[in-house]
Amino acid sequence: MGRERQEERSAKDRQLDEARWDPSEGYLTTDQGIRVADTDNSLTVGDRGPSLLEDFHLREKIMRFDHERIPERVVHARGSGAHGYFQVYESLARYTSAEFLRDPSVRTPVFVRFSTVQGSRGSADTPRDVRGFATKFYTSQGNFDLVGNNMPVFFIQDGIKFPDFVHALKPEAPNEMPTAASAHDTFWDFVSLQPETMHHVIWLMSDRAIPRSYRMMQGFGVHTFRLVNDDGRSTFVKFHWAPKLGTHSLVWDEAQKIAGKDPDFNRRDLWEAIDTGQYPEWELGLQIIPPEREFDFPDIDLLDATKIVPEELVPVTPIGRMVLDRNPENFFAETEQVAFCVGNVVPGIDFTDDPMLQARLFSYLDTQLTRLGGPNFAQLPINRPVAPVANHQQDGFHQQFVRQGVANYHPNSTGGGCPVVAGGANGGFVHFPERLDGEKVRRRAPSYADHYGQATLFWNSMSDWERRHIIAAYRFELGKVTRPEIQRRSVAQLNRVDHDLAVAVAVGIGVSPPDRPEVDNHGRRSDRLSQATAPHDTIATRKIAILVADGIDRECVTSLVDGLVARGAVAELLAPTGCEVRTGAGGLAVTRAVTTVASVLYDAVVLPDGTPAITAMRADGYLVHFVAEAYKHGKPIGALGAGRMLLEHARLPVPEATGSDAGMVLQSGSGAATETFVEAFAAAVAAHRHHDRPV
Ligand code: HDD
Repeated sequence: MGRERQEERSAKDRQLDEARWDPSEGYLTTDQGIRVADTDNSLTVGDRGPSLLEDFHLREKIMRFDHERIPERVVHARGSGAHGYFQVYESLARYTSAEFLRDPSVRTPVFVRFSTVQGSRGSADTPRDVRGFATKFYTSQGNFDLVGNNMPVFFIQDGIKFPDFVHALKPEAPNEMPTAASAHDTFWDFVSLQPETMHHVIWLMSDRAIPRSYRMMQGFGVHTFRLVNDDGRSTFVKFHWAPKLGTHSLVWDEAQKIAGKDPDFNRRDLWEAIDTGQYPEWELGLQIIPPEREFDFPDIDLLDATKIVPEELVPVTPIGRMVLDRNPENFFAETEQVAFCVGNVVPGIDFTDDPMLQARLFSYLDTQLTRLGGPNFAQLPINRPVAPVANHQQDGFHQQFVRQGVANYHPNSTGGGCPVVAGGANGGFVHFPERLDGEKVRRRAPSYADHYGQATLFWNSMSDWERRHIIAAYRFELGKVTRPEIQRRSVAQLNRVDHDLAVAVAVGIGVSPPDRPEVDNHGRRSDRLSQATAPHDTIATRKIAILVADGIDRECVTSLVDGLVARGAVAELLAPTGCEVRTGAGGLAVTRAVTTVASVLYDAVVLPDGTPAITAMRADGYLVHFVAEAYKHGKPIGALGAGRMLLEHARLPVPEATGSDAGMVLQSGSGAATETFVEAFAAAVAAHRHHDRPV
């Protein structure tokens, strides 16, 4: 759908045309192009006789089916992708020679894949987990892959620990449990023995680990990278993606229920938003650090991926915008076969000596050999750069091109010396000539030694409700751990992050509270880390359930829908049965039967006026539960006229008459929803969740 809508088709889209095929016309054939006469019956001797080996169609059809699956990604197996474009606001030529960051008129095609880390390919979208945020920029100078996450730090400091970490995180070896969860012994055993994980673990225990939508989460390149300009000057940068819709999360109980009600929750959300033209958008920002400031940050080594550089120290400079405006046409060909490699950089972008980053440079290239079955994976349509490719790499499994001529070596005269080696002057990639001197050692730098300070900073920066959620998450996770010594060790580690946090968790899981540690909480905070302080100013694409039944007030419903849709929200009419409900003024089409969905799939609920409808709803346990559950999850609830009767029936605290309180918005009297009501309700939806309600 999005493809037709695009004003101008990108170079990548035009390139994909070569790979597109449309099965909507022509005859069914074998892979050899032979028309098939019958695809429903095997070739047999007589009607009931044995099948014949010569049935080439049967053999080919079954053989192809047998081999449809490829190995899933060893991490980040579950994911969803989309196409779009990136455009820089103004030239960054003073920092980089990357052309896509220098020309504001250029729209660079991108493909983005979002993912969870722990679960297998078919696991649910909403576990407590880190989310991957990987972007492939198809630039005129070749592919640049920014393979990031929705959290700005990582669990370990050196990539050599990645296999240990992932083994501990993944389902346990004897029984392949638990799926898509970190709440088990091996994960907590590892992290409690490896304190460098403490900072990332507290992010994982926060609401960041249960994003409401891929469209509503930040992205981070995590490592410090370099930009290098035409004069060879290097500048350190950290990449930040900021979602236009704000950063919002689910609540934990809701996330677990969604995993059952709609395991594809985040995938569907992304697909539907793009399909209906509400294109997700992010702003790309950079923390820019000149080389002379490299050692200006006490306790922060820029090469340590377990540390952030707080925005108070280095603000984020917005540099461009990414829009995702087209869904994939084929999940396997695009989202499954896309191969991100951290080592894919273009001239003007370079690496640093972060040992995590360096290990990744090997791993991503290497893993594709197993996953995609050979070294020619860059020739797959989704992976091909739009920049021309010409080199002497050849052969291997699944080679797609027929190379011409004899010159498959360099230097050559048989091919006129082609392809020509560019050198730096003609746009060839020149590695930043970093000056290095040192002994070969296996040793962690002393500047990486502080494992607790930034976990404490994160904890200090949270609002009260965020802290409550973090405590509950630690209690949940450690409560599932079966070995008491791992629970105790985890609490002892937490005690070095914050004593009160450790005590609260210990009490919750029945472990003796620790003594106050020698080194106390340093008291520093960074306001940008809290989701509470982020802007809450739009209801665009929020999903609002309007509960209706026979006898609902039509004018009330239509005015509500109009008011909410005008503000960009998605309003759905949910009724006891599908199709339509009766109103005094004729039938009213409904979106779907409420029994096919659940409150956890919506951001807010409204009960319109209409005494007969509300009276009937009061007798429907599913609907009463729908409203009570939405309340429990802090969601805005609106009620107009008779609608308040259902809230009272569900024994929810209801504001007196017209007015709003803690996300409960009421309008007394009958008739259309007033502008005042819609405005107040929209404000409650924009605020997202109301965590300070009495329960
Ligand atoms: Fe990784 C996949 C992000 C550390 C090894 N990683 C993968 C994906 C994302 C990340 C988003 C999914 C890409 C996709 O959608 O196809 N990984 C990160 C981040 C890290 C990180 C932000 C830390 C800053 N990863 C990391 C290390 C190693 C790997 C230290 C190994 C030394 N990651 C891989 C991998 C994967 C992968 C095994 C699995 C599938 C793939 O690469 O293509 O190579």
